[in-house]
Amino acid sequence: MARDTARDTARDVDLSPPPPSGGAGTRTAHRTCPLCEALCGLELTLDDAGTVIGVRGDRDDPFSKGFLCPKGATLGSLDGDPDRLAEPLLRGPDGHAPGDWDTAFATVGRELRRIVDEHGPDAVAVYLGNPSAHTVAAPLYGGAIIKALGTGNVYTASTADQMPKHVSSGHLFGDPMAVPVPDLDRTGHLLMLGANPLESNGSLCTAPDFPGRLKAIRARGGKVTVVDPRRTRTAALADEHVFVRPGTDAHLLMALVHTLFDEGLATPPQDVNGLADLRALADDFSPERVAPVTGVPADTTRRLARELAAAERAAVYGRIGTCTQAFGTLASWLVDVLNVLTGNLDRPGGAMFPKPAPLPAYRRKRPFTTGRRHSRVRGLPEVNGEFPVATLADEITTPGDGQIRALITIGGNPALSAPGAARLDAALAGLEFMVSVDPYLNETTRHAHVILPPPRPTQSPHFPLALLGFAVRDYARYSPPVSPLPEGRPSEAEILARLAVLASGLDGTPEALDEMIIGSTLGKAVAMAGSPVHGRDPGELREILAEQGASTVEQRLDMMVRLGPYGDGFGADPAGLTLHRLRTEHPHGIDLGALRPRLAEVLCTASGRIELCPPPFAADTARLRASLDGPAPELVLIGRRHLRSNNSWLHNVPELVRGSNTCTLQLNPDDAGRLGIAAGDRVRVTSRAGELEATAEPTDALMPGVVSLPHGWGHALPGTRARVAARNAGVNVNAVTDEQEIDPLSGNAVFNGVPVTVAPVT
Ligand SMILES: Nc1nc2c(c(=O)[nH]1)N[C@H]1C(S)=C(S)[C@@H](COP(=O)(O)OP(=O)(O)OC[C@H]3O[C@@H](n4cnc5c(=O)[nH]c(N)nc54)[C@H](O)[C@@H]3O)O[C@H]1N2
Ligand SMILES: Nc1nc2c(c(=O)[nH]1)N[C@H]1C(S)=C(S)[C@@H](COP(=O)(O)OP(=O)(O)OC[C@H]3O[C@@H](n4cnc5c(=O)[nH]c(N)nc54)[C@H](O)[C@@H]3O)O[C@H]1N2
Ligand code: SF4
Ligand SMILES: [Mo]
Repeated sequence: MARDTARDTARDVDLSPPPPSGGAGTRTAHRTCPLCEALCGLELTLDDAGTVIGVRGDRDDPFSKGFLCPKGATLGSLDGDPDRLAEPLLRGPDGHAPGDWDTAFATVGRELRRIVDEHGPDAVAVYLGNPSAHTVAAPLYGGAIIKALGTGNVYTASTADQMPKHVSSGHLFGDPMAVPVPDLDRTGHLLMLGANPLESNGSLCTAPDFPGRLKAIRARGGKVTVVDPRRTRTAALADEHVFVRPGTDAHLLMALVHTLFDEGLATPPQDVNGLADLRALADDFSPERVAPVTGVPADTTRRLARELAAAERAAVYGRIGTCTQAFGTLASWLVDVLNVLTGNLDRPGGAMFPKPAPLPAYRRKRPFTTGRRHSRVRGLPEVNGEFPVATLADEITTPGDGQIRALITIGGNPALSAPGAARLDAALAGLEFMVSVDPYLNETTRHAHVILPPPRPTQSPHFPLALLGFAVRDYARYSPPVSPLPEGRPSEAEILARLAVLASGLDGTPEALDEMIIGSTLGKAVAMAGSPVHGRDPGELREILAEQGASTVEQRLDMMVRLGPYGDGFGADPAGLTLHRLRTEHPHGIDLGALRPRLAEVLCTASGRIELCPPPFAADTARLRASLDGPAPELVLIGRRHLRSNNSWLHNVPELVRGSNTCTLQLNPDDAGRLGIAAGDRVRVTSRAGELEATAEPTDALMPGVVSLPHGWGHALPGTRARVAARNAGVNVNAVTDEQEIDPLSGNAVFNGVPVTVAPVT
């Protein structure tokens, strides 16, 4: 058994010292864990100096109810990491040296303006990484920075992650953000593909204690089925685990669709478009026809379809394994097609649309489209306003008009996380100017001319602006900082606001920027029919926001809560939420109830109906059909996540990397035997894009023909400062993933199903 399938569940792990209860000189504070999408409430014990000396789950959080994982439990080590940057770094001839904030900002302003003036706005690119979804700052100011620059060169970790799901929802429902989530707490049948929430704690499905919620499905007599090329801890917990060949989920899902039609089991609602077209497309994908490709026996596929159709309340859910692959958009689409065809979309126990508290209810919608622009070098379509990170290196290194010469990274480590990372790493080294907003000097930021470090998690507010739209219950929690900022230290919001101001080339302050945004939002809100403040005086609303004396950042959050579906509408609903009320009356968060059907509110396709068979998806099935006859590579690589890791940046926390090396190449013992590889051997993994060396770990958890390496490792690079991580460096899997292979509809990277060869190092 793989060593990480044998471990205890997260709840049983407590790595922190027991908090000295009520001792003199200590205090407790409560906040949301900022590390992953699960949004667990934490109870922190801090000493006089603001050092976190204990962490527990916050039992009064109505959503997480005391659950936490080893990462949350060691938040104190991360917060107090001595390698965390305390001041800006400026790159000189001898490497990085500390500088003061004024000099750092002045350098950034001067260099950005110089490059825009000389080469135009597209010469400055922006990359937003994963923590941008967890901070207050990036959702509030990321857009302002991009707008101020006027650049079309926008990149995010989304095209290494969930972009296929946005494209799918954009075409199906009209809104790329309308991603249905499995109603975990009420479903009786969960079909889960390419997700391993026992390690990841869930994604595009915010559900603290995901493991407990899965166990509860089984305890109430329901069934959990996991489809994965690896027998994960999640698969081990499930009632059934089905091995699937990497990258063939769309084939399998098409066969499920085929079976539903074939056996008269489809029960979609009346008012959906494209049923007949979909049925015709699925015709070619019988379970028998796809079985040699997927590795799933035809009778298993037929049974899975029948079980799904027979279940009273069922949900299909797909995550990283179904997104970061060559048919990412088709697989993501077919997941929701199955939810629709079985009548499970938008009903309790099925797949439902959360109603996030802080979103303005009056959002105006434009028809969803992609490809309004194309990337300069490879001609790849823009999706959701961005280009694929898989082509960032091309845009930096290919000379010509519009070449990227400067880069702003915000909470990202693309030198490790992007496909074909070695090329990108080299490209970053050639930039004229780079500024990174990041707490670490790491593989990416070592290339930056200026690093602007945000303060510690405990000194930062938390409000899950980007995540509540994916939560399995409607919920809200605002966590103000639990410790004050050190003198002279800007918050991350201030850093990003100042970047936006500098990028605009105009004089101004962060407060003036907030004022402008507040004015414009209120102006739109009062003008829009259906808004809770329609027809009111924006000046009066502005005064209401100022009443609590909060910062303009908090006033912006307050505005979003008040205008949102649970908000007080600036007094229109006196019982409604405000930020102040969240903070004072609900410091542990507020449960706003189980998800309610709301498809009618969400749908915004041109037809006003669900478009079950959008033309771009129908067209891409030609590629799927062609692959039925294509040759299958002998060995393919997939990724994996480990509970004590989080992408590339928790490997400097000693408690999380203690023990055995987890960055191993797992492979099936049959493949190992055939290749002459024994446990612990050094092996070379080679692909079209590159090669790497790793230690072999044979395990029958992997299906034959599949090998697996985790991502986010490869820390032994010069010029970085993460002493613990450097001692346990691991290897960067993205040395062998291929930036030329993308899911064409979304531009998403292909991390799963990468053809490789593996050989012992001699
Ligand atoms: N501990 C920890 N937690 C994390 C992270 C982390 O790095 N560590 N990262 C966070 C982030 S950024 C994200 S996006 C989420 C991701 O959350 P998940 O999607 O739950 O994460 P993974 O563990 O990567 O699960 C993907 C699963 O897909 C399987 N798989 C690979 N290829 C295929 C395929 O072709 N088909 C199918 N059906 N399955 C396949 C893999 O074996 C793996 O079990 O996790 C978040 N949480
Ligand atoms: N082969 C392979 N590659 C993958 C994946 C995979 O499964 N396999 N997964 C992909 C996925 S799902 C994702 S999301 C991407 C992630 O890709 P990235 O977002 O590029 O990488 P991370 O490792 O999450 O890097 C986060 C960075 O943010 C910094 N940071 C931490 N906290 C803060 C903060 O509060 N503020 C700021 N400004 N910065 C902060 C960290 O120091 C680190 O530099 O990786 C992708 N890459
Ligand atoms: S599951 Fe996620 S949110 Fe919860 S404690 Fe762990 S890292 Fe934090
Ligand atoms: Mo991610």
